[in-house]
Amino acid sequence: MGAASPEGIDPVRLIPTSPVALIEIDNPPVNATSQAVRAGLLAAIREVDNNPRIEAVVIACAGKTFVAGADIREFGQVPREPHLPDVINAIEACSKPVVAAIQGTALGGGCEIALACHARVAEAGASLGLPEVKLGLVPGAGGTQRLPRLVGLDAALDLVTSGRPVKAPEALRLGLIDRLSSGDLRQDAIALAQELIGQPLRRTGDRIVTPMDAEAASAKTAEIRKKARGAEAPDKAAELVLQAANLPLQDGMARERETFLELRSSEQSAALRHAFFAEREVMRLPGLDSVEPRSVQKVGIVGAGTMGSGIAIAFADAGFDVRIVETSEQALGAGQARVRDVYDKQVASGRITSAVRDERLKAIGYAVGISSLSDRDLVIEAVFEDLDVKRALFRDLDAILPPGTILATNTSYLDISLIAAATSRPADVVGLHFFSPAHVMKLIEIVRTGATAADVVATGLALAKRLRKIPVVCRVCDGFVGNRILSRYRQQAEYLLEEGALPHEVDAALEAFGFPMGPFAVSDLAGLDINWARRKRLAPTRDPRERYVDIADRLCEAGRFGRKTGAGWYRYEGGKREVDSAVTALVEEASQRRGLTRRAISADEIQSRIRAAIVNEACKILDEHIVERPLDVDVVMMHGYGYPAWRGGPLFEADRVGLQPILAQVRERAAQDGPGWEPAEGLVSRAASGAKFYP
Ligand code: 3H9
Repeated sequence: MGAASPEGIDPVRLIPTSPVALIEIDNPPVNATSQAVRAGLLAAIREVDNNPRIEAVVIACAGKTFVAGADIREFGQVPREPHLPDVINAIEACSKPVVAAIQGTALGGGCEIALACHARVAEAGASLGLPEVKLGLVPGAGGTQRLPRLVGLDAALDLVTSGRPVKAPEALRLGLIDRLSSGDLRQDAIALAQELIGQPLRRTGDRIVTPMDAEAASAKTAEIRKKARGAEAPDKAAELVLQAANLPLQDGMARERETFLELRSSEQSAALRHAFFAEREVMRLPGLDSVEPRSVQKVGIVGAGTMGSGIAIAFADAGFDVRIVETSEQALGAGQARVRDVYDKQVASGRITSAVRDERLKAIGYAVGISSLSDRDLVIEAVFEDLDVKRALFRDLDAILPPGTILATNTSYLDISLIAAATSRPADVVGLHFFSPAHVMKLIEIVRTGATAADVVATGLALAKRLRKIPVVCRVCDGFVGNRILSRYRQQAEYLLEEGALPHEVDAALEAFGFPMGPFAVSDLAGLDINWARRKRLAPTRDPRERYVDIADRLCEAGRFGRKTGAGWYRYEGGKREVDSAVTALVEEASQRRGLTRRAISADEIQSRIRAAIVNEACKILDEHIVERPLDVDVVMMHGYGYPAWRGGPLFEADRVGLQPILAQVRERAAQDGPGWEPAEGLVSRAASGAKFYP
């Protein structure tokens, strides 16, 4: 029984076994609660209520996962009955025990279904969570009211406002589930359902929530607002969770529904939904659908520095066999210590067990010299950023690696075609540009040269999926997508300094925009020396008419390389960043040298100039076919550079802001700042025709 989906397939089945029946949801790929699922569930629960032979019921899912949420694709449409909160209320109100059997992920509406069941059993590897804030929403089917009733306000505030999922063992500790499955999930759920027959029903909605004292609550909400960096959903979610202590379930749910519907049609939610689908769309590159990736299991990494060891950890975490090589025992030892340190910290913070650490450490081998890489399927180079060094290394690798091995470089700027040309197999060479720390950051730029084989690009995408990272395929240019845009907006940030702003004012304006850190704070963290080397490399070819600000060069000449030297754009005492009068003096001198009278610059002007710089460069990247789609740029900026996801990335946002004002700003910059700042053709033509990046 159940309601057929538009395709005619029945997504909910009731198997009326006695005494414990089974409701099975089968709506691939993730069992989302589409209209047909909601209707089917409601009908099934009614049947359970009415069928005297059924004394209890288990709700389980076909496929790999429990219900992963409401159907996000339906969010742009008018809500259709039955609404999820009503279905879920019917589950809770059922006169017979209902047990959720959870595998995979019980997220959003799926978690809300589980919360309303009278008991929950989960596989040890399952996770549960309310990730709605990541889509600019609050849970809309009782999550903000039932979760605190099960786990208390503190934990509920943490989970609902962060969207963080918890693994089943933690869920058990929190009281979110009742039991871990010992192996056969459905049997365990049926056994629990059987135990509950004849006992008073444990309805989550009937439970009482211990309130939080007012001072603690306001401190907590202030902290949540700060962390949200401009995203509006976490704050609203916190308010609803706190109300669970004062309002009866139905009143709390009515408020929750109102907020959910309001946010569902908000700009922020539209942007975050765009981000969600864009992150998946980047995987689907036109023309690569039928290309078979190469098989990769053994990975070699050349260079055990911060980048190399981070990449090694990322691969070891994903179950690859990894070998790192260095040029000396000493460098190798330092790399090994770095890897160990990362894992030790993860054990100390409870993220992994010491057994998992030991297993991952075992997956990484170490050797001096590249000859031990001859059995590898993929070798990634993460050595010093110098073209000649990399070319020489690739020549040597070419000589020892068997045919078919993929040679990848982690360069952030260099011309990969020139590196590939040093080998006899440019088709096997690709850029795999990880972001630091490589085991944490989600983004990978997969850079293909004109010669890179299609199956090598497809392998890059397949690897990213296994690493649980987000890949963006692009072509070669200086800095690829992200660093090329970053250089532009850093440059604009430096112009702002010359004209009157100070580093902390620029950083504060961009942090208020929603970036986790402003560009000067970021550059202190990354180290100023890296870009200094690049500027020196580019100096001979720099257009002499280009407006060039040399404050960063002067900082470097003074040995101020950022945090690691205790000073850069800021001064660091005890790790805290502080405005440094020496930097203010350098900035003021720079204005003088340029003959500029310093003026107060508003946060608005800073944000709009930086946005224009980003959008214009992004358009040039599209014009030059470095990437094919606006979404590729948006994903790079959100996942590699902290562009606020609630703005949907720079190009999604540009459509919202309007291209005319952005173009006007770009034209003004071109007039003031000269070469390099000319408006991109794609920006001019779109602004003229009214075309959008996302039609
Ligand atoms: C909500 O529940 C609101 C309620 O509180 C209130 C309602 C009233 N809908 O990620 P994958 C698609 S808000 C529609 O590649 P994985 C996805 O687009 C929702 N489609 O797989 C992809 O399609 P395609 C709260 C969805 O194994 C395919 O499924 N829930 C949805 O790496 C496979 O996805 C969430 O926010 C959806 N809800 O990861 C959970 N979810 O093949 C969002 C996925 O065409 N989902 N799809 O590209 C996830 O976090 C991950 O998809 C998941 C699986 C962990 C489940």
